[in-house]
Amino acid sequence: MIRLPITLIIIFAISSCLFQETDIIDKEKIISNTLIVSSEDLIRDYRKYPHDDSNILLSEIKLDYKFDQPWGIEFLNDNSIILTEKKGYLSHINLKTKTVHRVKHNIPSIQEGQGGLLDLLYHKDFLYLSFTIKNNQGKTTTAIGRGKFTEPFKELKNFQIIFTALPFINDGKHFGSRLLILNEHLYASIGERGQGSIAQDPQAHPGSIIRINLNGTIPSDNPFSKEKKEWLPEIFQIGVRNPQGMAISPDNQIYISNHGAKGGDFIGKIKGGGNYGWNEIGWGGTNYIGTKIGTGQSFKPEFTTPILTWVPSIAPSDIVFYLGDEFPEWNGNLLITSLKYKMLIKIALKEHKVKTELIILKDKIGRIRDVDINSKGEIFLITDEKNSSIWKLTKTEKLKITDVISKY
Ligand SMILES: [Ca+2]
Repeated sequence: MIRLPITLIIIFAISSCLFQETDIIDKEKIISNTLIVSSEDLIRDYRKYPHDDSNILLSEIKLDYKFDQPWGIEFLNDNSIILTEKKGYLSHINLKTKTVHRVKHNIPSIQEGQGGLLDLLYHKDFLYLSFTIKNNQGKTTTAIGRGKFTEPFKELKNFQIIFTALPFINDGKHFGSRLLILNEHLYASIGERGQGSIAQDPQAHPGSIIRINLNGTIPSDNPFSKEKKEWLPEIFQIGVRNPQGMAISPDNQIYISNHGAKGGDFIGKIKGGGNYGWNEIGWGGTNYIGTKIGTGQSFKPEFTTPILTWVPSIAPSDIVFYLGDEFPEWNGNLLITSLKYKMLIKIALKEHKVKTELIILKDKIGRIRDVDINSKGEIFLITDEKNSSIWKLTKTEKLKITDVISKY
């Protein structure tokens, strides 16, 4: 891709694809065989998206316990989920018996502002968690640790902190954080704690994506070992505000979702040594009081460009690339949860550019915090609510077939 100051030039072979959802081609100007896309055309308005939930069946999983602001879910297998609640509870859920059991642990998380016990990830017998900790001056930060379960998931033992974002900050905002493992490296998204320009400081973790080995040591090929000698060794990319979603694409690239300010929430790929530009640019957004962010430019060529941004903000939380047999036509599509507008959005990408956008769920279950998919391709959601539950999305037709069979 050749990038010019205001314009992205993309060589585009006009295909005969029929887009069944929102087609973005009408936003673009075709000049001979070269498609000129203004950077401003990366900015989307969710209110223009089609909304189609005719294909899906939403069902609540009736458990013997209601959750208080759950933050993350992780499948151990199709019958077994581990779930975090911000206030520090870790639970094991048996989907067969519909029972919830509290897991004993000694994770030193505290709930404060947007912080608490946050994301979790199970990998090779270890449970990795991100959470908020407080120091003896009362300042807080995002930390990551891991432990191992005793059988059968009654207790998390030998818990060790493997990363602490520095510095600790006296603010309750923007802790991030999602966890993801790719090629035996742990990636985590670290929020900028409401401190703005700290995201441009490669000597501070807030406002960055970090990459560490699974035991917390530093990979030898992180940016600091190459062209970014002044960066902290854990930092992989800088210039993000509050990234709360991470996902691996079918071709093994890592995508994040990121909260902008008033407008400017985005989805983008991460890039080692890259800088998304916060708070020198705002990806189409403004400060909450309406003043411009930085010079007021939405994008600048020296910064990594998202694949799309939303104005107004949708408050995106987790993202996941769909893979499964339940909705085979969605394979490879990106699912995005929205807290603010209580939506699940699906976007289809082609060569890492957005092709179609669709709302597949809205205003049914509350502020959607996390999404996960089981091995059958059924989609599971949790909401950032009190007395919350776990919801499942399956295909409507399947229910109809099952109903017919059960009558005979
Ligand atoms: Ca998830």
